[in-house]
Amino acid sequence: MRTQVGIIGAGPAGLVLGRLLELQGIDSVILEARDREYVQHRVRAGVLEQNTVDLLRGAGVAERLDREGIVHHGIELRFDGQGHRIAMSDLTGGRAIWIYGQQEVVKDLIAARVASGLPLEFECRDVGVHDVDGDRPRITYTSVDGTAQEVECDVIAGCDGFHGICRPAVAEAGEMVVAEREYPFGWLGILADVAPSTDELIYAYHDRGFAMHSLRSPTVSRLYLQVDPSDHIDNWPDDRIWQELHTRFEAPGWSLTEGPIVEKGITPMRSFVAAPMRRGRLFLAGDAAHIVPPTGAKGLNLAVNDVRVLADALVAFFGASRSETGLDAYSDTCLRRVWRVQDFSTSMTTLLHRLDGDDFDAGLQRARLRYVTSSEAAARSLAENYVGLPT
Ligand code: FAS
Ligand code: PHB
Repeated sequence: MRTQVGIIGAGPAGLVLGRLLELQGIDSVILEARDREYVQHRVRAGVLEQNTVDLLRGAGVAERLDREGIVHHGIELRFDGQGHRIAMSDLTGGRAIWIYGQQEVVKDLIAARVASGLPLEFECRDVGVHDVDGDRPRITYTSVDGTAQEVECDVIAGCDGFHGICRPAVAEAGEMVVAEREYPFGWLGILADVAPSTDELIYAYHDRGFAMHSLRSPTVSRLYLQVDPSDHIDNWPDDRIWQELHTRFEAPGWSLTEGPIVEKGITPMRSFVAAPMRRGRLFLAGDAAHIVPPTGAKGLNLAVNDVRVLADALVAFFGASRSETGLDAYSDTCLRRVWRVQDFSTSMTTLLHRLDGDDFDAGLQRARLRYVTSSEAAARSLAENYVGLPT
């Protein structure tokens, strides 16, 4: 097989890139290790930045988002039993966020790709990349029927997530620098078939640990608890989860409605940045190159930002000018935003989680909580980062 851009991974990064290239008449092939069912039902992100929504609309894949997505103009920070609204849209000239599940974005993008009849292959095994330092990189893999396949490309986009094969292939060149931080806590996340008890997201700091109330629809709630990352989900029967949520969200005149928990799991939290995000004709995008703690709701939005930059660079490369300027600047351009988002996500994480620091740390944390909920300047800074800084 021959194509211009070989894309490895059908997560948000790979699928959005495929769509942007399609709209520019650039050929691509998308190869995914898992089956379609799994990819379309994996519960992850739930918050889309203004930039991401604008991009999906511009790419003609936001029809269902516009119909079913829920726009939010603020969030609540809750501590010491009191809620404080951050009026994000008022503080950012009208910019907002949308609640729309990552799996819905993935479903819409896969449906658009299938409708266009463009190559998207699931259940690809033994995926490998070769000759990425030359101008004819290749991808080899075994397709679901067991036959060995090879795709010759001009460029390969490594959109295969944190546990993929593309970052190690870049690292092999021996120039990769990894900056990372593991947090001594994780998130226990639940999906519950119950109407949300809030109209906007609630981020709660409590002495027993962080809690967050998010949602997926008017009938489905998404909630998170700070837990020990080595804890096992079997130690968390549903009633213990609800009890802990009631305690951490406690506030006068407010109550949390319980309902059937349909999905629950514990995810560790880390910050991770790999640089450069390129080796020859292999370009990394999304979680393949960087991970942010989910407290800032940025992972998916950062992945979309990477492929927006990559698509622009590829349009120039495949255009009449054959310009490589954008490709050469790709890694540095993305990393500037990656570090901005890392800083924001880390500050939200250390602001809102119980840190096993000393009394001085606890005092600082409370001072920061009081400051961001009483100073317009501090609230505006949080708001502009949360809705997404203009690209
Ligand atoms: P993905 O991991 O989504 O996709 C990579 C794809 O590559 C996968 O489909 C994988 O199967 C495939 N793949 C892997 N290896 C392969 C191989 N060798 N060959 C072929 N295919 C391969 N982000 C937000 O912005 N907002 C949130 O609210 C938010 N909440 C989150 C909550 C949780 C619990 C978690 C875990 C993450 C959350 N995130 C959030 C972050 C998350 O959304 C990621 O940033 C996002 O999925 C990144 O997208 P991709 O880079 O496309 O990677
Ligand atoms: C979610 O809805 O899953 C969600 C929302 C905000 C976050 C993280 C996750 O910061």
